[in-house]
Amino acid sequence: MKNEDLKVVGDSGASHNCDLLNATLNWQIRIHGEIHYPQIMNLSQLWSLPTQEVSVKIECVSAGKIYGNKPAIFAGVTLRTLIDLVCPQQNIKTIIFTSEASGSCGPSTQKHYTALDYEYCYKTSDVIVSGCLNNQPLPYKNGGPLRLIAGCERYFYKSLKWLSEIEFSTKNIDECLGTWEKYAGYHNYARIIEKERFSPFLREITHLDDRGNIESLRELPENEHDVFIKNAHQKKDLSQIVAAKIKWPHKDFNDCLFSKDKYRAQLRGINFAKASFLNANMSRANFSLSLFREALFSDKGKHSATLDECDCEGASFIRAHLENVSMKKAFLLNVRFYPDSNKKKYNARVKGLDLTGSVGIDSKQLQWLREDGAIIDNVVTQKTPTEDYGYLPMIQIDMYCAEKHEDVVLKMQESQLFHKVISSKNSSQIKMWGYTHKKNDINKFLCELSVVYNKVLFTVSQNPVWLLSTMRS
Ligand SMILES: Nc1nc2c(c(=O)[nH]1)N[C@H]1C(S)=C(S)[C@@H](COP(=O)(O)O)O[C@H]1N2
Ligand SMILES: [Mo]
Repeated sequence: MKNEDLKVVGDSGASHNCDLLNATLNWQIRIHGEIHYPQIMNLSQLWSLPTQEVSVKIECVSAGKIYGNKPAIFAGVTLRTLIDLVCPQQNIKTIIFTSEASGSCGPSTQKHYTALDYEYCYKTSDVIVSGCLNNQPLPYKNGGPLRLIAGCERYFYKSLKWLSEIEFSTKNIDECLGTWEKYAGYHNYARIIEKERFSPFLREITHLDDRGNIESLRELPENEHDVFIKNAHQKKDLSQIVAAKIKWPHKDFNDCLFSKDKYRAQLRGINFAKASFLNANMSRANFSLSLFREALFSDKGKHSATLDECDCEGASFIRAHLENVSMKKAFLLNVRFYPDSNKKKYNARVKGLDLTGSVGIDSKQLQWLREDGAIIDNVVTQKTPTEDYGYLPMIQIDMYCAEKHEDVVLKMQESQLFHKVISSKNSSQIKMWGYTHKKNDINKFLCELSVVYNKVLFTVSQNPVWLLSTMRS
């Protein structure tokens, strides 16, 4: 599997405006909390620790096995190694992982975070901090230069991207809800074997920030659920509801607003089978993993609901009535309009269903949709980031001969092997970094360099990512 195959399911990082070169050079991971030896490490220090590979069949909470059965090979330092290094106190229960970036869910002023059980991190050797995927540097869009891989036993939302902080806590994990867990109802344990995808969850959005992200939520106790939902139905306004995995007491959503001003509902993992959504505005709302089996979105092409730009990751529309429904630019990773193996038996009603510009749909489903008269212009099967955020591996040359340093910088530049050459001086030593993807040509360049300059004059240390990959070869 090539790294281009690695889909971006979560935040692609496109909004971060990250200066990758500097970010990589200056990346730090801070390890703190109830431990004896707190650390702040840069990537070179981190990658000087023993590393290992883990093979993960990625299981996304809503989109399922996003790479089919192909495992992704991540390499990095195990949590256990870090734990041994920092010596946590006796009563540690939870480890909290924080990202350098805010999330696509939750307040935009708050950095995205999540938590894992301490015991699990210590016992399982496939929980790692990783900077390397399939023998290549981890692309920025997938969380590079540093990402947590929460191992094979946890859904992928626990695998935090752009990792910059690890905190050891004596709090119980139940008191440490992360961003997805707190603002979207994702399950806090995320054990795949237990199918812990979402927790039963019903909250009202009380505040949005200026980016339209949720800033605060009001939690509703279980005995108030029905009254609250009933009220919302009466007002035909569900736009401020975030819910997951609860039993929805009504089936009539005709004329309802799921989206109003900047508010948009998030209704994940909910059974809407046979419900009716005529004339409903469902644009930009989130329906991840919800079931719309035999639901009515249109009455033979009339009174059609609008679902533009909605996020329906993993949702099922099998046998739903979708004639003339507008579902432009929707996010449709792992969405089913037909059962995987059988189209004929289930007459999906998709004539005039407008999927223009939607993203992520499976190619088989797309073919059947086309045959049945859906509009599928500019449909793409993958979220494509506008830029290549893949960050560059680097090579470091340490010079011990100050006079020659300018020459070497020049040679590096002239070689055209490097995207960028940076140097820094201190009294006895000059370091140069060159960023490059051309690993094979570099060895030749270094040989030439050692012919001109005596080996004593310089040493070459390769970048963390290269170290990881050369160790295996
Ligand atoms: N910092 C950060 N990490 C994150 C997320 C996020 O929004 N922010 N999304 C999570 C979710 S829900 C998934 S499915 C995976 C997606 O990883 P990918 O984009 O590399 O496929 O990242 C996880 N890690
Ligand atoms: Mo996800």
